[in-house]
Amino acid sequence: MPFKRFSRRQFGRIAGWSALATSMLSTGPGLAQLDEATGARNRKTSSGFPNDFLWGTATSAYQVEGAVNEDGRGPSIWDRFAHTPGTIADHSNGDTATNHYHLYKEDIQLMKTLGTKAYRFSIAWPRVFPEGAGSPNPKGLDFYNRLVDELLANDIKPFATLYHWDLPQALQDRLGGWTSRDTSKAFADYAAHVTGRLSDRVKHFFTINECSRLVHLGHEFGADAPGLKLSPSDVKQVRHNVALGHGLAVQAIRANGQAGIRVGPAENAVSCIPAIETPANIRAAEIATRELNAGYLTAILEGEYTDAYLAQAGKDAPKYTAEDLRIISSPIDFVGLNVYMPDHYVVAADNERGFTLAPFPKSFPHMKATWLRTGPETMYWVPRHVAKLWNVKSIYITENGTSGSDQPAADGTIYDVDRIMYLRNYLTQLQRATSEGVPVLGYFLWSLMDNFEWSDGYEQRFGLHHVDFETRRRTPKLSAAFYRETIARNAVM
Ligand code: PNW
Repeated sequence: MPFKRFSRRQFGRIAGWSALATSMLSTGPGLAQLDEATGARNRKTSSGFPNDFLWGTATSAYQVEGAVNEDGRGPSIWDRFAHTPGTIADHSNGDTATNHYHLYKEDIQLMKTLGTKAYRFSIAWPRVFPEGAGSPNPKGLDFYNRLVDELLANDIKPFATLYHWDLPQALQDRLGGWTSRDTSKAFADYAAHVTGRLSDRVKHFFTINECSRLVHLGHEFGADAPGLKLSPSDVKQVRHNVALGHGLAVQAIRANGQAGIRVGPAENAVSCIPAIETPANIRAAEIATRELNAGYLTAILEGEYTDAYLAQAGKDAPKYTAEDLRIISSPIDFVGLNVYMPDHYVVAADNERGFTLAPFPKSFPHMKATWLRTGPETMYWVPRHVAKLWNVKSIYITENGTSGSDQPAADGTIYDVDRIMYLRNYLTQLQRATSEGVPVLGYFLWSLMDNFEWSDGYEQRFGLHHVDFETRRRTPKLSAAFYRETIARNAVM
């Protein structure tokens, strides 16, 4: 949309508040003015993070563990997918990955050196139920028991994700995976089994990692396991079944976990950023957040699909009952948010939806992965919208990070100053959020170490620690020192 088509008055209307827009363009807003504009409670941006802020790192089972044929583990849809020719950029797979399954003690020492007090890992469903359901593998939780005990011995809190995309292949073959609500029920049974055995020591559980990516990349575009390209109605049914699986798991976790257990989703919400921070654009970005997450997060937090979601879906709307929605919206203790990039910059508009999504110019900057647009303010707006829209009182940033080319310099050090730049800017925005009272309790950096980056194989390295995939040797990058300093000062450097 060419800028010169707008008169100044029209621009003011689009920007939402012409007086503020004008003052921002000329002199920049004073703090008090912006306070009023954003409704901020408290704008201390220089004093660091709250005292009890929880710093951590994150990984997921298939991306780090390896040991795919050990101790009775069954195959997952990611084993099958990665071994299918043409699916993974570098023709690799997670058979050995970083060998975290055997090197976890060493990895926990890396966490300790960073000064992290929390670790988010995922449990491989096919280790626990090799057939997806039925008889549990007697050795299925041994590794996680060892891992959890070692974490606690090192004063690191375990945060377990129950599903990070490694569905037992048997459920895909037998039930059609997430196209069937029987998979949602099997997920709840698995969740019950795990919490019954781990919740004496693990107090925080995430149900499903990133419904949105598993639905779209796995079932619409075929770029992730199980590699399906389903019709629009089937895709919406899959999303509904995943949401139902989340809700059933929340109930199962509460019924089987010990007192004090906490549970929530870990979602990469569709991120909507006000293009210019005016009250009208901020409101428009909130409306967009609610609508563009209507199939999952909004349903979880409101117990309904929005009218606009159902109207837009039309005959492709998912089939569901009122009881399903009650289950999906079972009370949760926190919302986990994976925050990587801006999905949309939003401008208030006089249309039915109340907003326009600005198209991205070709020149918009990105990190090494071309999908990973650099937009630090995403880290401020996503938790803020979630807290404000749904009155959520506890939020964890369950993932944030970037890949880089990570070439060692002549002295052998990986000076990953692009990752440091990214983290510094995103964490500055997170500090802005917490200092204004947005209830973010902790942050899990993705990732502790380089790992199997799904269809990008080992070509996209997201780690604070470099992994040599021949020797499995871990070496801290410069960003590990940056993170250690940030944690030590509890403030962005
Ligand atoms: C997440 N996006 O994926 C996953 O949870 C991790 O397993 C993965 O390794 C990590 O982020 C890095 O990719 C995402 O396009 C992939 O917005 C893409 C997006 C978000 C998250």
